[in-house]
Amino acid sequence: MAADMAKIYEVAVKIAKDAGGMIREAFRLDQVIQTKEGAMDLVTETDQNVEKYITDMVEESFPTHSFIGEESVAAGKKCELTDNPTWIVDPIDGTTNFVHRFPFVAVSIAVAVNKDIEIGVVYNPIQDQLYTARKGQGAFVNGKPLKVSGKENLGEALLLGEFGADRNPENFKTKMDNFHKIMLQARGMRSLGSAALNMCMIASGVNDGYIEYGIHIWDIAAGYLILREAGGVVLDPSGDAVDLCSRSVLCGSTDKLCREIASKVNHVRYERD
Ligand code: LIP
Repeated sequence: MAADMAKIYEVAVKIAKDAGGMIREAFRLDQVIQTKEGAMDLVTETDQNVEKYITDMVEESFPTHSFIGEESVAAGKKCELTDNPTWIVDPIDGTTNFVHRFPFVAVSIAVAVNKDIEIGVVYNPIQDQLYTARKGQGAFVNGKPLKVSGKENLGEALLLGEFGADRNPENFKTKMDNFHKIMLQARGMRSLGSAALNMCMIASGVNDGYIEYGIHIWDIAAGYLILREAGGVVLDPSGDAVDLCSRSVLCGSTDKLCREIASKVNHVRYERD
């Protein structure tokens, strides 16, 4: 299996780089926008073309593997994580950024075996930053090892938080109230618009914590491994173990910081992936 994983990793990195090339090429062009679950949930032809390219490559290289992709699920495919080796893919994480040419966009590719993430690759082709991790082997950006900041206290933490695409007034209010409570103590909060890159920023030691309700497994599966391999913590916002399909995530450079954030939030429930 070790040899298989090395081969799968090699293919995942190649696919991420090629997909990144497609995104970089399309980044300078005006996009035709369509919406999915709501007016703020965007998709472009590039999201769909990149995902089609990735599914074709995975099918060709590993015909027995399963596939979960943001746009395949949007097109009606079931989101099912089984024990079979499964590629979990977001062709463009940060589609709104992509449309506005805000340079935080990434292709996110994870491979799970027995429901455990073994490989994580996140590539921001605009900034040419390739984040990679294999389980038990550390995390890297462009080959350089990553390590979290180790910050433990909210008062010295620079956080990341996202508004998400859901504009249900009740859900939105709970999220804003959470930010309010957290921000009375935290040093600052930024919003990059990409869950995968948020997690990579914490893995890089630049940011210290991140919370979001409403994300999907394809947004966070690769970032989950990269952050953990950099020494970070990924939990459910309740403080329980994370369930990648539960549509919520809390990340931090330390367990202590995560628990401090968890103690301040009320939960927003979404239907599982
Ligand atoms: C995005 C997430 C982000 C969230 C956005 C959106 P997409 O993913 O990465 O964290 O706040 O609403 O879901 O849709 O660009 O792949």
